[in-house]
Amino acid sequence: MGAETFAIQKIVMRKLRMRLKHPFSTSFGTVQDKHFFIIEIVDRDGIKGYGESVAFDTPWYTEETVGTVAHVIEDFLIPLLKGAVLRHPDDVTDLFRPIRRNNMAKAAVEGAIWDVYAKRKGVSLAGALGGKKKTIDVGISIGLQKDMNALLEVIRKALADGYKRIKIKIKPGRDIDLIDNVRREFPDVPLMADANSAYTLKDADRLKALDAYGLLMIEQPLGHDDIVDHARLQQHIDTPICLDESIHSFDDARHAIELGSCRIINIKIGRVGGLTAAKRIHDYCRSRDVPVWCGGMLEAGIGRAHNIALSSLEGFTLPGDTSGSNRYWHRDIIVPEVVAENGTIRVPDGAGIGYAVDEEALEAFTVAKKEFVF
Ligand code: OSB
Ligand code: MG
Repeated sequence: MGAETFAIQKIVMRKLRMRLKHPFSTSFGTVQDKHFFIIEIVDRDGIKGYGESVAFDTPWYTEETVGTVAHVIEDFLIPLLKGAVLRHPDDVTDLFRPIRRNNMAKAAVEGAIWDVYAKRKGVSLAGALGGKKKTIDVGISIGLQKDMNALLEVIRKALADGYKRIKIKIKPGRDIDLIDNVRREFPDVPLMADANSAYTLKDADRLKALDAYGLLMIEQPLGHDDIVDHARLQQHIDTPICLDESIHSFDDARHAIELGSCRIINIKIGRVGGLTAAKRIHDYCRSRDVPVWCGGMLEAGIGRAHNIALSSLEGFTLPGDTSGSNRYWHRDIIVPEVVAENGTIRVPDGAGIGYAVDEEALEAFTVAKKEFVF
């Protein structure tokens, strides 16, 4: 094995349970207790890297769940890594090619390998990806609230904290009125709406009515697996469409842009199968002048650190959903926790993810643990 290559010695797979400070609701479901995996990969030189899975308990966002992620990682991905000699984290994409989709499972493992790789080189994960920004601008995503006053109160607080844009969730019947009220109270705030696929083309005129409110964009109004109807809708409305759920790969992004299905893309590392794919989509969008931003999956600190590193790439020109740890958790699993000040987060310059894992917190939230020694 040459100096440039590395091989995996051990994989520790922990299942964690962490309770969100506030339950998060969308048009399809509510998350309160978050279950997810932390993947720790140790190479033969003892360098440790970390990845975090983002699938939820039920398949409301994409088809993956906590259960499918465990199955795919344990029964398919880990066996593929056994004995593999890696030159670069991009090699993992080729190694995992025989496994269709299951992108969140792949991303959790690939993310840990990116962290190992950056630490071996003694560079930050952001630097290893080619990120140049020293700080990233961030906004917040607000789940559906119990009433209008509750929503306005959360927005007020977020603006007082300095967040750079506000995203609210909409669904049929809770859309025009909602946005009208928010706009009355906050006429100039950078505002967007996320429908999480709650509409169909039959609602085209209802969605057209939102043009009056100067939204930055509308996120994923139509089918989670659609790019054709979105192209028709984009011709009908002025508000830029941003795709989230529909984009699982580089080719999905290319097709959506070629078809005119969106003018903006939300990149989530888990949804596209890892940092290598995320960067490739970013590079393509940048070459086509399509702005991108980094979406969130209510991550704990390790996933959040990966999002920050990705967001340091120059094509991430719009504030993302990666807000500070304190919006989600009483105690995070990294130190320091992620802090957003005036709507910006400093990109850490330490090696790898650039945050230390709080082993005590990790242990406290662990509900199951398995080790695979090669
Ligand atoms: O659609 O972007 C989404 C959370 C869970 C699943 C899907 C989405 C979201 C969010 C919150 O909007 C993002 C975050 O704060 O992490
Ligand atoms: Mg979304």
